[in-house]
Amino acid sequence: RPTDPSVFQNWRARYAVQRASPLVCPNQGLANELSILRRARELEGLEKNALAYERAIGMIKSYPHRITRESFKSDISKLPGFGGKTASKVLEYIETGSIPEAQTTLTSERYQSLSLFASIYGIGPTKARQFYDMGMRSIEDLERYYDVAPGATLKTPAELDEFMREMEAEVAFTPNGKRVRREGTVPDITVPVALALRGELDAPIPRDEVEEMRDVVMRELAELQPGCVSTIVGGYRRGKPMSNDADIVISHEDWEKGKTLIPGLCKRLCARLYQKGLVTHVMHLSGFHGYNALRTEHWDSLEKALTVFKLKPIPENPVRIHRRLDLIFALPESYWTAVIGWTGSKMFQRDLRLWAKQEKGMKFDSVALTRRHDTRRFLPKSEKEVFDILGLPWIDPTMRNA
Ligand code: DGT
Ligand code: MG
Repeated sequence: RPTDPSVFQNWRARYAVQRASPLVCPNQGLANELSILRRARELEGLEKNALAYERAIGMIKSYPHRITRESFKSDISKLPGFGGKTASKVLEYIETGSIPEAQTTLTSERYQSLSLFASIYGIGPTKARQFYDMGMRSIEDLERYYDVAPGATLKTPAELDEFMREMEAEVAFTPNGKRVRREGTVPDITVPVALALRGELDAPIPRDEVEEMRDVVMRELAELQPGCVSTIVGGYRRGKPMSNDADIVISHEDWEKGKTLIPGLCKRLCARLYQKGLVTHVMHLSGFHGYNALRTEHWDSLEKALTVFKLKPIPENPVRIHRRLDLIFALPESYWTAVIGWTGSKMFQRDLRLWAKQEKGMKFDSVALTRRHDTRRFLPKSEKEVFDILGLPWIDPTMRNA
């Protein structure tokens, strides 16, 4: 289904979900420079600032012409968020082809260390700043801190069995019989694993390997449970030639049976992939929470496994490396919202939620689409239906790169 033509004309619109945002835009160089400033603010914990840049970058990504002094004056300067500071940065770029502050940022020791630390999966800006304040500067400092030898394999089969048992023990029941997860009782192995496998996890994954990973996963899943369906989401679905990880949303083709067949399947699949030597590490495993439309944050309400995965060598491909693989299991009624939620981009998602709330009195998240005043839940049967219910023109995933 082609993107609704209106969204290409819609570059003035406020919400990213009303505009087409291609992977590479006519002003990509400018967007990249501004992204350095955005990242710097994010690493410093200046979230509001970072978001302001992110919004501005989103607007630029949708602008269909090369920005010149003239078009800056007639178009860009009139867009929301292009007052004072941002405007002067854009003008600097138009005049010189770069933004001086972005260039000095790139060479600063602080930025280099913070972005290096935060490039390790599991380390966010806050932890990165703590490490910097402790005097740490390099990956070697991190390795010493976490006591990780380069390339070490951290989980033996016995250790992983133990981890799976602990995860299971963590799933408790509330008084009304709902399964919930007790937080914070299993030691977090994410950073040590990510550090040890850094050289491999850093390497981008080509599209055909993402597809190969999906095919292997779904073949194994079919052995456990026939009738499952899946969509590769994330950057892959937005058309990126290379991805940092593979994200797969999984559900069941049968709307009714899926309700009972899907819960618990994520862990069973992980165990199977692990036994087959395909999943080598499980960083995080979470079960279903009972769905509660009044909760504001359902980030964890699907069953998901954040894992490290390694394909088996084949003659055409004798050397395989560890890859990050995220598996997200959704009940059939949550499938299409989960697919949209995990397709991204982050900016697109943020504005989807905002649009739903501010313009439609609805609540969108990866688990459900609900009406706020009476918490009536919609049950979309396709991705297009979600857009229709939200009163939005259809945007192909490849145009959601805000
Ligand atoms: P990359 O870096 O090539 O993997 O790029 P993406 O866009 O695939 O980024 P990724 O894999 O971090 O996330 C994919 C999308 O899923 C992104 O729009 C954000 C969303 N997402 C990530 N983590 C969560 C989560 O825990 N819950 C929900 N609902 N969405 C998430
Ligand atoms: Mg991804």
